[in-house]
Amino acid sequence: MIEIMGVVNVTPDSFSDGGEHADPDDAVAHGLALRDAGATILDVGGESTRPGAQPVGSEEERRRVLPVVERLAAAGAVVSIDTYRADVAADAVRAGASIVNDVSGGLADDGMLAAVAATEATLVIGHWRGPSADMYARASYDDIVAETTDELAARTAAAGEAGIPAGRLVLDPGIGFAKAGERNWELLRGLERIVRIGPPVLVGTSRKRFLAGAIGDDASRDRRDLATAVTSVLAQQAGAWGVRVHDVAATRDALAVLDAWEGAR
Ligand code: PMM
Repeated sequence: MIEIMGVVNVTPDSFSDGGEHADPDDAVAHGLALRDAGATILDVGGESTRPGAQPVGSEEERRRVLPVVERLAAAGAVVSIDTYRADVAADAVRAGASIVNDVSGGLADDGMLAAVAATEATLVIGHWRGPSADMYARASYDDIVAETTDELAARTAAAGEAGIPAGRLVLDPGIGFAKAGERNWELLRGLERIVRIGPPVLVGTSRKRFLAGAIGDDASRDRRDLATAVTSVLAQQAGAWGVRVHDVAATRDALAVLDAWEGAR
């Protein structure tokens, strides 16, 4: 089974679970519950990347995430820090995170690649074209699979030049980031091309708006979680290394079904 990265948002405004875990005790308890449910990585984030979201300052982001990272790491969890800020990433690694998950792939903060290179942490490079506030203005592609693949390959090279060995990189197509509706399906359909770049590939479809295009605009969160679990199965079949999800139990069950299907002789 592939890696299941469980989302631990410590934010009052994230689009899908905003406010539920803004208190550090709640966030830690939620993270441990996700681990019990089968998450192999816990992804702690302190700033919403929802379209149109306002950035928080680095101090506030640190205040939100560092205690949660520290306690989850102390509990033995593999922790990733979801941030595009180099200083937050460096502090989170010191607090016990072993993965830096940067949805901007180092583009939002030009200190990020060097900051990660100076640690032993793995860097998740997300495909990104600009801040949430105006990312849809950049969502124009002739060939979304080719352009995303080329841009991720360029960031992979930049990370290598900054001193991060290939073995410490993970690529992510950045579903929903500067990609409108239906085009996300096209990109997922071409996932194998991104897998062929080389580094392991992480996919984050969880609860995202484009899912509603397939199952209905009024789809409840539970229905989006079911749709997410299906995309987890398809991502594993396309060669993904991991999936980033809110509802860990649903994805774990879906992946277990796939394992049983594939394991039967
Ligand atoms: N999506 C969100 C946040 N962080 N990180 C990675 N690597 N990939 C993603 O697709 C991704 C991410 C969207 O926000 P959420 O935390 O509310 O799901």
